[in-house]
Amino acid sequence: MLVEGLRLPCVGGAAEPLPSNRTNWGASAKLTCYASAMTRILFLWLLSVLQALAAASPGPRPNILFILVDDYGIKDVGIEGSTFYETPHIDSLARSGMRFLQGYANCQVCSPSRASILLGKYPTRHGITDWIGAGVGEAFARERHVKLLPPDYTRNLPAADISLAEALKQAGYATFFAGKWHLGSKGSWPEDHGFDINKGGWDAGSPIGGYYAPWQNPTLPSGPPGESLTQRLANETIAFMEQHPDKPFLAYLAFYAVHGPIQTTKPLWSKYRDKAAKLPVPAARFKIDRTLPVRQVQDNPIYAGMIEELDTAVGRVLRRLDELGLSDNTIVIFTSDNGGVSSGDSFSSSELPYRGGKGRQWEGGLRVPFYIRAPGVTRPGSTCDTPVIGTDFYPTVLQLAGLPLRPQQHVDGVSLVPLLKGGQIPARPLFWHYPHYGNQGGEPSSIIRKGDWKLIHYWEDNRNELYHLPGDLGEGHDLAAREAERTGQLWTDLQAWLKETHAKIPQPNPEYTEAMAEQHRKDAQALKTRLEKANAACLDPAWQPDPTWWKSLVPED
Ligand SMILES: [Ca+2]
Repeated sequence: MLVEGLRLPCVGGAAEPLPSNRTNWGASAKLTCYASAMTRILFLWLLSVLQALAAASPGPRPNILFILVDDYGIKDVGIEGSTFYETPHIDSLARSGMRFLQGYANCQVCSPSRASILLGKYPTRHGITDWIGAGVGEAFARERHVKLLPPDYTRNLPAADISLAEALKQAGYATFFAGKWHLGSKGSWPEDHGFDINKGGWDAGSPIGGYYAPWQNPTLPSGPPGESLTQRLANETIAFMEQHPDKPFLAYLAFYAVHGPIQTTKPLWSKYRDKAAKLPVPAARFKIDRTLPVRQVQDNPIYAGMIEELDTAVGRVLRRLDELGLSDNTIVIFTSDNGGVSSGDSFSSSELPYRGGKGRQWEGGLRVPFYIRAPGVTRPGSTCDTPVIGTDFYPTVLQLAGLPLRPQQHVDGVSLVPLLKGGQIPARPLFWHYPHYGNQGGEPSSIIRKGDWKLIHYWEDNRNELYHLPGDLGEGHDLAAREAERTGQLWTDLQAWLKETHAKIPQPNPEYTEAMAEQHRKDAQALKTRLEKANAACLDPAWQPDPTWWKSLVPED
C-alpha cells in the first residue's frame, strides 16, 4: 500500500482518490505524504540532472564524409545523363540520399569555391577570387594581352575565420584531410585550418608528378611505382575511418582527380577507346565560343578512364564505411568545386546542354554534382529543384551534427536541412563575381541568379546578358533588350551586392589594342585545329601517350 500510495501523487501531480473503505489513514497517510514529497524532490532532481547531461552530450554525433572532386562537371556523372562515362558507385551514392538538381559551385574555378565551402562566405568576402597562383594586374595583362587588369586577390585562406573543420574540431571531432588543398602556402595548409591530419594537401592545385607514383608531394610520400594517387587517397581515408570507430570524425576527401593532366591506365583507355569507336564520328569535336574552342562531345577515353578510377575509389570508401558499420551514423556529401573542363587545361569533356565549362560564366562552369545523404533525415532517391550553393554546406553540416549555427561565420550560407526533410527554404538570390580571365576563356564578369532569371555583367564592355534558365539551359537567347526593366532591376541588385561585399572591379589596361583581340581570334582558330587532331589521334587503336602510360603500369623487366 505504501508503494501504491507513493505512486501517483508524486509524479502525476493530481492526487489519486483514496480508497473509500479506508477510514483510519491518519499516521500512515502522513508518512505516505512525507515519503511522497521526498520522492518527488528526488525525482525532480534526478530529472534535472539527466536533462543537463543530455544537453551537454546529446549522444554520439554523426560522422561527416565530405567528398570533393576537382573539376568534376555535372554532366560527367552517369545519373546526370552521361552515357559515355561509367559511374555506378557515384550514381548509387546520389540515389541513396538527396540529389540537388540545381547545385552550384561558388566560383567557376577552384580555390575560391574551396574557400567558400570551408568558410561559408562568398569569394568577394574572403578575398580568394581566383585560383591561387593566377597572375594579376599589369604583369598579367602584358603577358596575356587582355583588355582589363585583373585585381589582386587573397592567397591564403584567412586565419581569422573559423573554418568548418575548426568548428567541428572544437566540438570534439577528429578531423582528417586528404588530397588537393590549393588554399595557401606553408602556414596555410589543412593542419593550419582545423584538420588534425593532412594527407596530400599543400600549395599545389594539380598533382605534381602526375597521378601515378612516383609523384611529388611534401605531405604524401609516393607509394610503390605505378600506385594510383586516386586510390591512395581513398586508402588513406579508409585507414582514418578504421581508426575512429567511436569518436565522431570529419573525413574531407578532396580528390586531385579529375583535374588535368588527364591520365589513365592502358586497360581503361582501351575500354573507353572501344566505346568511343562505336559512337558516330563527329564532324568537329570543338566549337569556338567567344574566346576559346569548347568541347562539344563526350568521347575522350583518357578522361573516361580517369572518371572510372575516381568512381572505383569512391565506391571503395563507401563500401568500407558499410563494412565498419558506420554508414547509419555518417553524413555523406559529394560535390565538385567547379564545372567540367570543356575548354582550357585538357579540354576533356562537354557539359551540354549547359553552355561552356570550368572557368566560364555560363551554367557549364558553375553547376556541379550536389548530393547529401543524411541517415534518418534524407529519403533515398529524393531530388530537390531549389538552387543551392557551396556556402550552404557549412551551416547544413553544423545543423545535421546537432551543433549551434555560427551565423557570424557562414554569412552567405543557408542550412539545407529543411530541404533535406522535404520542406522549403526562403527564396534568395545567388551571386558570383569573377573579375579575372583564368585559363579556360572565362571573361571578367559578375552574375546574379534570382528565381529563374540569370543576369551576367561583363566588365570588358559593361554589357548585361539576361537568360531565362528553365527554357534556355544553354543560355543561347539573351533577353536583356526585350526585358529591359527586369535587366535594370537585376543589375541594380547585383551592384548592391558587389558594393556590400567589397568586390574588386577590374580596371582598363591602357596598353590594350584591337590588334591584340585579332591575335586572340587567330590563336583560338589555330588551337582548334590542333585540338581536333590530338583528340582524333587518341582514338587510334595504336595510340600510346608514352612508353610507360604515364607510369601507370609497372614496366616488366
Ligand atoms: Ca577545380
